[in-house]
Amino acid sequence: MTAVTLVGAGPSAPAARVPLVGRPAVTARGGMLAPTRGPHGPKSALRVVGAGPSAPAARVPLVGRPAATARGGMLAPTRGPHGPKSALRLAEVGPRLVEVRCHLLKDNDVRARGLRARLRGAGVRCVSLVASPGAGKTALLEAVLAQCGERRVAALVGDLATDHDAARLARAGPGAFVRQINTGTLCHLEARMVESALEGCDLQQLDLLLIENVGNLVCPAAYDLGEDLRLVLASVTEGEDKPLKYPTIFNTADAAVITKLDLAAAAGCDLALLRSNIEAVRPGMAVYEVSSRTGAGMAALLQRMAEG
Ligand SMILES: Nc1nc2c(ncn2[C@@H]2O[C@H](COP(=O)(O)OP(=O)(O)OP(=O)(O)O)[C@@H](O)[C@H]2O)c(=O)[nH]1
Ligand SMILES: [Mg+2]
Repeated sequence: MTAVTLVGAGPSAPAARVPLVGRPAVTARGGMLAPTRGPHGPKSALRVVGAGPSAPAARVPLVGRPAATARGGMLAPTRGPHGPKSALRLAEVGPRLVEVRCHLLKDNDVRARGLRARLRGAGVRCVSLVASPGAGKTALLEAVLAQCGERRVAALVGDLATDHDAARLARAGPGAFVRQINTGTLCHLEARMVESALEGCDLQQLDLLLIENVGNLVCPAAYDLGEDLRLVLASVTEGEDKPLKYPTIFNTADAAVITKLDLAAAAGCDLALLRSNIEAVRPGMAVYEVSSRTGAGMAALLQRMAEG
């Protein structure tokens, strides 16, 4: 059994060991959310301290109710990712620990729901990208911005540090409203960050909002950003098994995009296998194959981004 130590409840807080227990839950998009156990940022409230036969016996079961998401689905009690403000008070260990976690997710869902309504009310279509670091998210958005023509576009991009990606996007779309979101230690974007980044942006003047999430195949899955369409990218250089290893991120997306198509042969990528692995974890999900470098496949993807 895996044991975890709760930390971060204050300098003098004692450690408490709890077993990880949880059930997968069905998401609004029809996929399954598995109980996750990380990764955790530097200030994560949960830290694995032992596993296997010699691990200390667990005393407090970590069980709780699934929470409803903004999209109407259910989220299992997850244990990661945790942000800088996710310290859980030890006084609340036990069932109440899960209550706190549910509350955090609910707050994001409420915000995301409001954001989605605001964007739709203003006629703004919102598309977000999730993928591993270096999968080609920014390159794809650069290609989209370059082809947006008369469309009025905003682009928000999340990274732990630097404004490199925002600089690239601003160059690709000189007229676009572009903002970098630096998350510090946080491995995903949240709806409140999108709200803040949009301050000063007149939504009535926008047609399309693009959001690049932090490069991560785990954490962004749990956070609704108010988008209409979530694309999960898998590059040909990452290995065909990524959908099998990280099913949740595929289950919480609306469509998949295989990127860096021009490198497929050089990388020895078996495209049919990658496609079938996506199909295995998310039957019926649309899969687009693109190269931001050559422009191959971009027309079909742009059409999907425009339509939903
Ligand atoms: N050949 C080729 N290279 C690509 C393509 N798309 C992205 N790249 C390269 O892959 C590297 C990573 O691309 P990015 O767009 O920065 O990836 P990212 O997902 O935004 O990375 P992070 O924001 O750091 O998570 C860069 O060197 C890109 O030039 C593509 O379609 N073909
Ligand atoms: Mg990027």
